[in-house]
Amino acid sequence: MKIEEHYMRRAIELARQGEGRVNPNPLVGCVVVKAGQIIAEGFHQSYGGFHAERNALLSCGEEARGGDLYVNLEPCCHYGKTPPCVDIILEKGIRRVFIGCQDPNPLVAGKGTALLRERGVQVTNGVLETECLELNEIFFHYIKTKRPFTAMKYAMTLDGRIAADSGSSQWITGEGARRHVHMLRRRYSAIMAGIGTVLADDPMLDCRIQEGVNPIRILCDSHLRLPLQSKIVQTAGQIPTILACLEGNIFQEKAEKLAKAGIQIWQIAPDTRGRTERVDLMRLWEKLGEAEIDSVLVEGGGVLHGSLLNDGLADRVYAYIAPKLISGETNQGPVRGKGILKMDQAIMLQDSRIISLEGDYLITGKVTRRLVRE
Ligand code: AOF
Ligand code: ZN
Repeated sequence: MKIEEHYMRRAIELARQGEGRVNPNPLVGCVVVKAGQIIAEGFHQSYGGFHAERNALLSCGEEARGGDLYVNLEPCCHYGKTPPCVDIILEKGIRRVFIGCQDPNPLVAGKGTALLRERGVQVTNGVLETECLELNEIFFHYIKTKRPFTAMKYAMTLDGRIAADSGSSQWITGEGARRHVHMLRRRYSAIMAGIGTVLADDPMLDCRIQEGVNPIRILCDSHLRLPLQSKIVQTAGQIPTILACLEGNIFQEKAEKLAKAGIQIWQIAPDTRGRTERVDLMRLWEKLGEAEIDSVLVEGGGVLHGSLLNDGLADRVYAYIAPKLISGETNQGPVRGKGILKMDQAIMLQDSRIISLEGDYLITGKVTRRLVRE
């Protein structure tokens, strides 16, 4: 491995420590190296807080002069909530800067690099670029589209089922895979489920790992069917929860009770392009973006996943697969929706990979185009 890749890997590792705490800002880590030794490290720790470069360099004195700095995102050159990172890099006399990928923020985009070069700093771009782009796929998507980056997550058997004939789905995968889900939940600003899943499983939709941060919970419940005694309602005072229902809903009394329990009720217009009895997901996604929710992990069920895929809103898939067979005539798959007529219309996931999780498998990949049915 090249030495600059070694230090960039460390910067990425540091950046990940900000997961769940910096959205909608990017995950950024920084390493300062002098004479083959790491002399300082830092990462972006909280939204509105110092950037990674400043956190690393603030602990350095004269020893940083002539040193190298590694950072997974181009250093900023604008006054935002904090002063420009380029300023402190110059102030501390850094000689070479290694960058993972460019910052797409129009306030920065290439200008940070140009400024450093103008002032005599040697800049190398694109170190572990693919890894750095994937690390911040949420940030890149949100800053471009102003809509949340959307991942669909499901667990299924090897024969493509998500529940047994009785409807029971606990548990398809083992503990290793379920722990992995909680790590995923930390990375996303919000977790979403459809009302069918909530009625079937009564889930908490929280993040149960050490130092976990609970994402906002969002329920798609067009007709306000959420039971008042569900775990979600019972815990709405502690974990922010949004319920998206059809606008002009007649269940005023129920809405008031839910609001009293701490649930935010969002009334959304009906879908005029698809099924008119459900909320317009595109409109909901725009509203979530306006609320600075940069990412949503959608945990089913199959109807909601199908609608997201059909509406072109799904960006990544996390499929947890248990090597089990359960068979059956009626139990459904994890993604429903409109479907295709011929195999060549299928969506191929890009950059897909498989991760082994204590006997189960995770396949994840990017959805890069819409499903078009002729
Ligand atoms: C960096 N290093 O660690 C981060 C950067 O609102 P502010 O002031 O925190 O600025 C946020 C913008 O700064 C964000 O949109 C992105 O362009 C950049 N984030 N840049 O050099 C960092 N977090
Ligand atoms: Zn900065």
